[in-house]
Amino acid sequence: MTLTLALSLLLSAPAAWPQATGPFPEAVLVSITRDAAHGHDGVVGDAALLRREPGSLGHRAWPEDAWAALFGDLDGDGVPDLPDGVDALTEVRRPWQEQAWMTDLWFSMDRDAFGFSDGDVLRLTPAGPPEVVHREDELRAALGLSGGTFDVDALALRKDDGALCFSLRDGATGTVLGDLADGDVVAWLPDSGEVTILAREADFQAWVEHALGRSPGPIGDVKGIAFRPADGALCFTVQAPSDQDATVFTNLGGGEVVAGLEEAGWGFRDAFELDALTFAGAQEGPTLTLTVSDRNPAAGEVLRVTVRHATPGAQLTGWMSPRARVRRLALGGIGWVLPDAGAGFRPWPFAGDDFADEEGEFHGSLKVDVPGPGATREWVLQVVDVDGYGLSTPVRIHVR
Ligand SMILES: [Ca+2]
Ligand SMILES: [Ca+2]
Ligand SMILES: [Ca+2]
Ligand SMILES: [Ca+2]
Repeated sequence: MTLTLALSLLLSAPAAWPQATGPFPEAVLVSITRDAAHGHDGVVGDAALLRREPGSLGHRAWPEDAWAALFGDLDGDGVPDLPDGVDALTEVRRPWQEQAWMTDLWFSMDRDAFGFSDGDVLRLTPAGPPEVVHREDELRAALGLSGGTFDVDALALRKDDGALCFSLRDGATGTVLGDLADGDVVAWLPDSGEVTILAREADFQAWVEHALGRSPGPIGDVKGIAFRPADGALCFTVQAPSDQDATVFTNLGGGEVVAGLEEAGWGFRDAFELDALTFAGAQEGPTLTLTVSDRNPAAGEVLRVTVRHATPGAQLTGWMSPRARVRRLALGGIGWVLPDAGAGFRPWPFAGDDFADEEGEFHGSLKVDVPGPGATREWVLQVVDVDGYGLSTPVRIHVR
């Protein structure tokens, strides 16, 4: 199938593509605390997002390369950048949206980077680069704090009143709510400035003990919070014990494990721990991902290209464009990036076979062109699975 035909199918007949109208359960999106080897997704980084439908295996749905495709080069060193870790995440989609797109996610980073603070609440813009939704200083001021560290490590937007609920990586003393533990969660109404305690660390401790039917020792910290869209239940993850630090709990019924989201089932081979949690809506099947071996290749270099979660045996077609932006198209997945029509695009010839294997994977290579005089050195790459789930997550390369 030609690229033009694949594109016109995608853009003209979205109804022909898998829709999230079936009996698919609401999935969660999470991040992990440090890079870890996954059973079928390679090494997953601490900024990557994983998706999991309750009862299914988790998979990487938003690789670090996809972040970099939208961030662009923020520090001017020529290499497309990505968040310096993601430690908090909340979806802010409207009620009519079955799925959260990438621009509907607010997040916080592990560390200060690119002029942003680890306590800032950030989001991607449709054209890519991140922007601040709420500055760390606003959150500090709401709590009456001026100095000290202030790293937001859990976020959840409560949609009925617009309260931004958050937790800190380290406790804080002398706030307008008194001393805060790292496992306390505060609800902040940005319009009025009102802050209240949503739940204390002791509440989370009791919910975990009730859920497990035993006392597992101190939970340490609350690392992720989310309100389940279907019923508003508070869902959360905790730092300890280590055999439960990737389990999703809820406060329902005095404390329960969310069925199908136990720690076993994420699919990791290495030890890992969740540090960000939100809901992402429903879709059929996993998200097609594209990753490359180098985002800053030399002209003439051969890039290794990996596509995962394609339809087994599907034909794959790639495109590259100097510019791209996030489009709200109901094509499944958590964010579609499409080439900017004004910037033009061209087919991206795979070297060798261009069919996914029976696992839905493709491992190929791409020779990076030497740019001509005045030619762009920035390219956004994407792959179309013409038999299945549409478009892959994007990659941006900057040719040296
Ligand atoms: Ca993380
Ligand atoms: Ca850079
Ligand atoms: Ca943070
Ligand atoms: Ca915390």
